[in-house]
Amino acid sequence: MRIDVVTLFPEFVLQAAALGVVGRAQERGLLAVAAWNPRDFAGDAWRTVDERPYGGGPGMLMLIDPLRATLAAARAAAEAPAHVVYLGPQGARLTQRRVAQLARRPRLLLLCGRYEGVDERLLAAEVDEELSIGDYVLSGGELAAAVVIDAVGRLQEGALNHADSAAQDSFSDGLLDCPHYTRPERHALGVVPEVLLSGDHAAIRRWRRQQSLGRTWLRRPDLLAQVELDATDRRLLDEFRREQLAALR
Ligand code: 9D3
Repeated sequence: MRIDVVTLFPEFVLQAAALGVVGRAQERGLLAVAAWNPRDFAGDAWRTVDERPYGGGPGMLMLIDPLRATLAAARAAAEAPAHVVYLGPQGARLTQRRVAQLARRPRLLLLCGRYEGVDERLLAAEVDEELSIGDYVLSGGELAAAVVIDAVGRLQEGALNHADSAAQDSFSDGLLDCPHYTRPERHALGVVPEVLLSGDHAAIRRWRRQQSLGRTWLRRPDLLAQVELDATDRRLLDEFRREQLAALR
């Protein structure tokens, strides 16, 4: 997959994409990331990319023409048509489901806003969808673009090593992960749950599933409401609830 990013901070986006699993995906040729700076496509000697909004109000808006020229250059850098995503606070919330859909496309073009945003006409003409990463205020789209690149990049076939892909399975079922422990068995901060030392793989699997269900119930009831539990899961969760209540007495 190829991802082009239109941003006033190309170094930031490229650095974020160079780390860890996603950096490795680039080294393996599974992902290519390129950044394009609208300042390089501004029409004047001052490299102006922003202007005051019509109708008044605070802040500045990104100009149509530098962005349009930048998008045209980015589109022309490869053959495949690009799916254009504007990262903006008015967008639909990014979810793992949306990430998985984006990850199947051969090409994405991410547009990052700065200042108060982008002239609406540019968005209407050039953008396929707008995405937000959550209900909080950022200073621009770059962190959101880095989030999209990371989440989409790690889903590219061959990006994850064996160890990572198992972890991925347990998240994609819509539940929170179970707790994890490593050496030492006994520590001043506590001991490792006995079942994990038992070597009984069926019991371990059952305990982990129960912890996932229980934690999701405690911490993210909104997620639990969206998954269908079979009879085994319901029994595990009921037992977790009873133990939880018993511990409170
Ligand atoms: C006057 C109101 N403006 C400032 C508080 C609205 C506003 C403009 C521009 C709020 C944020 C931004 C910049 N944000 C993004 O570009 C952005 C974003 C975000 O702020 N939150 C979550 N996801 C995203 S994706 C892009």
